[in-house]
Amino acid sequence: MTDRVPDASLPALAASVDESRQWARLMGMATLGAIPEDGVNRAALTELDRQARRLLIEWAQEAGLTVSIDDMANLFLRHEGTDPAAEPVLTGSHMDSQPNGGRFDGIWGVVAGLEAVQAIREAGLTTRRPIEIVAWTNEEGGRFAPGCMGSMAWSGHSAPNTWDAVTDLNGITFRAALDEQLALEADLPRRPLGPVGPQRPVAYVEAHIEQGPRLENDLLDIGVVTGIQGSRWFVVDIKGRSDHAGTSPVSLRQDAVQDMVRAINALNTLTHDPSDVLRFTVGRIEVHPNTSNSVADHVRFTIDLRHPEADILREKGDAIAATVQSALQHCTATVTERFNALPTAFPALVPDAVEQAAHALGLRPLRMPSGAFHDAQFMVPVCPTGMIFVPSKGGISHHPSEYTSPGQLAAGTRVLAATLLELANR
Ligand code: HGY
Ligand code: MN
Ligand code: MN
Repeated sequence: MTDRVPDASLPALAASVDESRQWARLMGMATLGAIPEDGVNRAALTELDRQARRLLIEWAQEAGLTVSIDDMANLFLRHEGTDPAAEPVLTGSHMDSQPNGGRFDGIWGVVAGLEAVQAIREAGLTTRRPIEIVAWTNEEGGRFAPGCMGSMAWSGHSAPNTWDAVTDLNGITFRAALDEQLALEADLPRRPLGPVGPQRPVAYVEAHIEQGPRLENDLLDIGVVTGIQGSRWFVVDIKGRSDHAGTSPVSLRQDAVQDMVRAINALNTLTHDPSDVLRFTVGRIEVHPNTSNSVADHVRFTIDLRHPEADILREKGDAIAATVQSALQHCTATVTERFNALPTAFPALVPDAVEQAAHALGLRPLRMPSGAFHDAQFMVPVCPTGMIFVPSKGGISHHPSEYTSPGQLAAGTRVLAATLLELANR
């Protein structure tokens, strides 16, 4: 490893990470889409999302970074290196939240990237390589399913027009929402989509809250993430016939809700795992006509299936459609797969750099996998990739009470800054 960052620069770098500035920025972001109990509801490609992006851009430009977006509205903030032609180190995460989300999921990784780069500059340190901070479009998939559209399109995992016809609950298509965002951000320089030419990063590091209890339970500070489990999303549409709740005999009904219950019970049997590793979730159910005194003629429900082993995810996921069909008694069903992210392992380069930075900063690291999916999952085929976790209070996330302390977040940002500095000077 050539011209490693001398540890002598570490104290100055660590001191330049400003805990209160980072916390104030996160609390500022949390006002955009604030919901009761310290929660946040800031869906992708909304006015709130655009306000958050403008706020981030303002901070970034004040710090001397340049701004650009691509055709998926992925937002990039660039710190120039002493060799501007060198391929960059990339860091970042997402700014959209779950509808009943918290103040830290995703947004901390973006704010931490800015804080880390700002600390490098304010410590008077230089990097040979540029460092770029990215805010990926629609990681959560709450408004437009699936998640990770920005990183999947950028990495070449999926074609950019894959989701054009996907609609939100108000019938707005993803394409229309994306075109609106691009039009409203037409003042921002446009860059090509993807790791093309000098945009191809040499490494990607994503800082994120753990969203689980391990670091807190083990009294440790930093998660050195080794990989991400696989995820598959499906949508099941069950079609029957609407009838009067009082006059239609049950024996003659084609009740979509009753067949949904049969299907979910059968899927529970399919996915039952005594070791509690396989994750099966039905998180959204839409019923039509959705009135108490009419039999439902259409039900749509979602399936989120996860496992760290590709063959189990494949075996169980591939059995979902047949399991649904065999459970039906009076209706018909279609099962559509929406998302298929394979389990990924991070090559040693970035996890090793993260672990080394944590030790050099006197922090306690733990090598661990991620149960949540992240944009990092799609970066693995592009470049050496890794993630940095900080503890989540009670392991809670995708909930207003999601919490990580200012000190824990600053520790994570110091590890990110040291890792970026090291990678950008290789
Ligand atoms: O669903 C996930 O795993 C991520 O938090 N969006
Ligand atoms: Mn996230
Ligand atoms: Mn999330």
